[in-house]
Amino acid sequence: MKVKHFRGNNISKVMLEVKKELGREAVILETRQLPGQGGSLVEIVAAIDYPDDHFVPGLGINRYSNPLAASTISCQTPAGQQTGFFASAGYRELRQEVVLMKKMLNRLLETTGFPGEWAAGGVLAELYQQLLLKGIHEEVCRSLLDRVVNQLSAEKSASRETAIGCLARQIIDDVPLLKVDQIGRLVTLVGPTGVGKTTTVAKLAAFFSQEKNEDIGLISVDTFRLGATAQIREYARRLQVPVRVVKSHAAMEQALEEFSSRDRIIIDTMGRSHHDEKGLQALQQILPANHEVTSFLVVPAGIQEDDLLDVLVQFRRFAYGALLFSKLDETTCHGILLRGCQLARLPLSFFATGQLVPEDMEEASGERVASLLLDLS
Ligand SMILES: Nc1nc2c(ncn2[C@@H]2O[C@H](COP(=O)(O)OP(=O)(O)OP(=O)(O)O)[C@@H](O)[C@H]2O)c(=O)[nH]1
Ligand SMILES: [Mg+2]
Repeated sequence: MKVKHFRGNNISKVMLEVKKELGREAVILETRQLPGQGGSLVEIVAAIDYPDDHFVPGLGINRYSNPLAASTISCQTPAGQQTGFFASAGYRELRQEVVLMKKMLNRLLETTGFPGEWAAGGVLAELYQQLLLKGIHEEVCRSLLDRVVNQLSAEKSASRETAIGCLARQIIDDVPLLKVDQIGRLVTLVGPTGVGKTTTVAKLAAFFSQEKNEDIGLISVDTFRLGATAQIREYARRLQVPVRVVKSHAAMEQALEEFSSRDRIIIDTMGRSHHDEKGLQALQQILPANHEVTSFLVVPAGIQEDDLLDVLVQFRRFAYGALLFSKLDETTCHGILLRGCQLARLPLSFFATGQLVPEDMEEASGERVASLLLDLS
């Protein structure tokens, strides 16, 4: 790793110098104001983590700018010699970046005042890093590990298994759940576009009819997207459950009346961007009023925290009572599962884990969240 100190009176100019000399890949390790000279002297400590022979000043790592270009498929020869992608410069660069990130995280740990054991790179520090990399908010990581420290004696916490077991219990305790018997007779799925609402409606219909032996009725207010009606009708045909497509509040009330003898009615809604105020209002006007509805807010597990916050606010009008995370299979950062219920102050209901109907859905559980976050299998 090449580390360099840059100084100047103006932070923008110093940054330009950093970029000029170390390239765009430079990582800023530290920025500080130096005393003297009227207090305006700034120092930036920047680093770049490539061997000198790969480094072209001003261009960063441009010699190997496409990590995959040098290879086709990864493989290892019988003698254990690495070939393909694993032997390529791109792979070495990726590894170096990971090493650099670990170093920076350790540095962060040292400066954020953790107990000595954490900073010393023990098992708790490792778990802390793992949780951070899974996308868990820093404060949540700290709070979880503080509880682990409190529960374990210093001697016990040295054992990786004990610490992981204890951490898993803290995660499980922190995951609120909506049990199946708490779900009302009327179920509505709302959420942004393309998050998997219709697919999950079909999975839920299969779950309640096949596993709970219930008579199901489906209602779709998804008349907006081309082909949407065909999609729900096809699922209904395959699952052999009746479906009504409605365009108005009156039609919704009529469909509810028609399904009055059904054990459960599941309502699919048209996807609306959380920025589409008019669309959200239109949907709200069609949905049942004066009925007891359990509304699930469907969000993909890969959603960023800021976007989730927006969605939570904009969909609040639908009085959702639980979160339903979809597309768990499309991300490896599952921190949002834990963070989501904390931000929403609501329980988790189901997880959708793939495109297959009905099999790719499961009831949410704290154990599953812990297992995803701690890579337990
Ligand atoms: N990988 C993965 N794909 C999913 C999952 N759930 C749904 N999908 C896919 O996501 C795409 C959109 O699914 P839909 O069910 O149509 O989503 P929607 O929310 O109803 O979409 P709109 O009605 O247009 O808002 C489809 O290709 C689904 O097969 C899941 O859990 N994992
Ligand atoms: Mg849909």
